[in-house]
Amino acid sequence: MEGNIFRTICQSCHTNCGILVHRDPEGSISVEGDPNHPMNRGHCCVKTSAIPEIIRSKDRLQYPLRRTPTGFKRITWDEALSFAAEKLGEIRSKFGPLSLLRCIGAPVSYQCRDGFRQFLGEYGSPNTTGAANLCMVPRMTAFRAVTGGMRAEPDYDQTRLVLFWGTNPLASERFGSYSAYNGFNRIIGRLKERGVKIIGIDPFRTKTVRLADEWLQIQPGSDVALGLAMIHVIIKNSLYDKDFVASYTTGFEELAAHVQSCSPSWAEPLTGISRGTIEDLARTYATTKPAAIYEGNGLDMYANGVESVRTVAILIGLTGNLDVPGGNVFLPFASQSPLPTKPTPMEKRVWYDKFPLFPEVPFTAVKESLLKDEYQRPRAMIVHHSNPVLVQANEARTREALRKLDFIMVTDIFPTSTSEIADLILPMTSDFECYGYRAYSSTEGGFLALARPVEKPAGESRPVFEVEYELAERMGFHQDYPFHGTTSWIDFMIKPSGVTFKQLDEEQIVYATPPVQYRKHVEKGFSTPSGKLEFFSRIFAEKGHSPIPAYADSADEIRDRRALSNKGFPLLGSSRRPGRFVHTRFKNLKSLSKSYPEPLAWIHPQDAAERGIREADTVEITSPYGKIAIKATLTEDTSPGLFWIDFGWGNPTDGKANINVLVNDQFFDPVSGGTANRIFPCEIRKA
Ligand SMILES: Nc1nc2c(c(=O)[nH]1)N[C@H]1C(S)=C(S)[C@@H](COP(=O)(O)OP(=O)(O)OC[C@H]3O[C@@H](n4cnc5c(=O)[nH]c(N)nc54)[C@H](O)[C@@H]3O)O[C@H]1N2
Ligand SMILES: Nc1nc2c(c(=O)[nH]1)N[C@H]1C(S)=C(S)[C@@H](COP(=O)(O)OP(=O)(O)OC[C@H]3O[C@@H](n4cnc5c(=O)[nH]c(N)nc54)[C@H](O)[C@@H]3O)O[C@H]1N2
Ligand code: SF4
Ligand SMILES: [Mo]
Repeated sequence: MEGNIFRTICQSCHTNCGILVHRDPEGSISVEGDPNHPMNRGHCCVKTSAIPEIIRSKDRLQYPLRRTPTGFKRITWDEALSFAAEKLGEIRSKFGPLSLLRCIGAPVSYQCRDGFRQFLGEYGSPNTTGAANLCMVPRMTAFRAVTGGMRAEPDYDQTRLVLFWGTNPLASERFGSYSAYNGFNRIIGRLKERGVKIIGIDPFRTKTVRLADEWLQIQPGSDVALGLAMIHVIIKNSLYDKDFVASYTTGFEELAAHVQSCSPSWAEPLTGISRGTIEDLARTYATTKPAAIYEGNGLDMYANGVESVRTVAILIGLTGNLDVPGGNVFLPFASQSPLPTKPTPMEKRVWYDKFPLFPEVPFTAVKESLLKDEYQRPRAMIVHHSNPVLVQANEARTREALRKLDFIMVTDIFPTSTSEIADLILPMTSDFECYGYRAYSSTEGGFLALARPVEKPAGESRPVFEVEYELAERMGFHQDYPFHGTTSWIDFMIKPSGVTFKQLDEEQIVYATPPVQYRKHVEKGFSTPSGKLEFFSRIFAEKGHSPIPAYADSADEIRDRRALSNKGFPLLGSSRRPGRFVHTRFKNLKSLSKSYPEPLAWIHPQDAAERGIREADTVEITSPYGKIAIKATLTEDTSPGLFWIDFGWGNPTDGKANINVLVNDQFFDPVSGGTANRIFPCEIRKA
């Protein structure tokens, strides 16, 4: 801190920009971007205008609350932790340690990623669940199957072609997974200056698509067909990287045989993209060297998401674009300690037999186990930094499933639809009232940055790691705990990187690895069972999945559009995230909601005209699973028959419609449990 300026990071979304928080003598707060943080280089987004309100909002949870027959009652921290220890202890003795679930949200901060992780291990449960089945982890699972590693990031500053595939980074501020390239906000500008070709693959004309040189308007959920057809063209025309394929891959022969029937003509009716365009795309990607693909969350939320992304990973390898300058690169990342230090074998997870390749318990498995009343179903859930009631498919079934639990404890900073159903609510300090840290990757090296408190905690709110440790202490789980509060958590986590909390506090940004090294496979191979890039996955075959990505349905009912129409659901709905919010957050904050007070349904003028719907009319949207009322707006950024609804409303503090009321949760990705939150059949009527 210099005077009244705090140099810290924003953790409202995954980008984790560097910010400078100013506090004037009267205590009023303003925020600007940190010019010296590599992620954003001084830029900051509209969401930072909400920071003063996040800190001071009167909606903030101020003290622990316990459910009583007549509503929530304020209790002390001592009472809250005794109650939690008593309930969790009782459940552990009666049903065993595997009966506990930890449910976390999108790990926008490491407090979210790590809160109650050690506690779960000490309790003896391997059951972490949350938003993972809908976000990033399906993509990571696909990449791991092919490359043995994490996702490989685009090397934007050296590439000659970028495919933005199922991603809208201009709205999501997400150009990579925690990677910083001298200001993420300047990436597109730099690409344009160098004349790099940009192609967007998206069903909708988004902000990113508008800036692209080409737009492939794909049918939702059909990316696996596009990927397979591209592989077909590349192999048929001998456009693959023969040296790389010969030296570093296995399963090429099987892949070539597998895609023989996947011609562009086969993919045309599935994807809605002409065979000529598919052929051109495959040729352009294979012959423009080097080329990079950034695949996004637009692929996760379908029942075939893992297959789609496996084709993307194969394309990157087949064309020799993996871990080379300007291709998709495994960037350096600071080492961190593993948590929990005492893990329970993952084979003991809920529904491990059905989802052995997924690193967590898909929320889908949690729901089905609860709703089927399985003998060894979960009994207690710690919901930390997450809002499963609103974010998972089919809100009614999610609520019904969670009602089966004997004890739900929720930590949050605001009341939510999930805290409403809790037995115990614990108020947390916000990201701006406690320390935190983040590791970033970049071509210049992996680095760490510190988040620091800029204000005292709201009400009686407390940092999660203190609360977690005290709960562990009350249950006798604390003896081997590697930390007892926030700063000791940071020191423990970053120890393997050689950096300390003190050093981060003094320097704010500390590089912990050397710059990127390309072609690491030449010396080390890949971390797959064969040590090579696997076009054919024996692990997938062993677990009963297709060893090579196969065309699969993206959602249940949408296969037969005519049958759907006959049932009264002629339209397809999808989901959209307005850039000024993050998921279900911020709708209660005036600074952001004033100019965007409610969710909208974005409808093509032709569909609207057929139904007598005009701009700003309230419409009723019905799917086979539920019904919502919402305001309509007309747009030509989609095609007739397909419309968008804004995702993220439905908390008691906003009182608006939740899109996930309309979504099917019983048809899911067989590898990740991912549901098709981005597609559902429906009909719209003027209300
Ligand atoms: N239909 C549809 N469904 C979707 C999506 C979609 O696009 N469409 N997106 C999906 C995706 S990608 C994701 S990642 C998930 C998001 O799923 P979640 O991450 O579960 O959703 P959030 O709304 O971000 O919930 C985070 C909660 O953490 C709280 N919080 C904020 N700061 C703190 C803190 O410091 N401590 C604690 N304890 N709590 C805090 C917030 O108030 C909020 O209630 O939703 C998924 N669901
Ligand atoms: N402002 C803001 N920023 C955020 C978030 C937020 O809520 N608000 N959330 C954060 C989180 S948790 C995540 S996961 C990231 C997501 O960030 P991105 O990975 O960039 O994903 P989205 O922004 O959801 O954009 C996905 C795009 O895929 C398109 N799409 C939908 N279906 C399909 C399909 O079947 N095929 C193809 N090819 N495209 C499809 C959508 O139209 C959309 O344009 O953003 C993060 N950043
Ligand atoms: S909310 Fe905005 S300022 Fe904060 S990390 Fe995300 S992009 Fe950066
Ligand atoms: Mo996400």
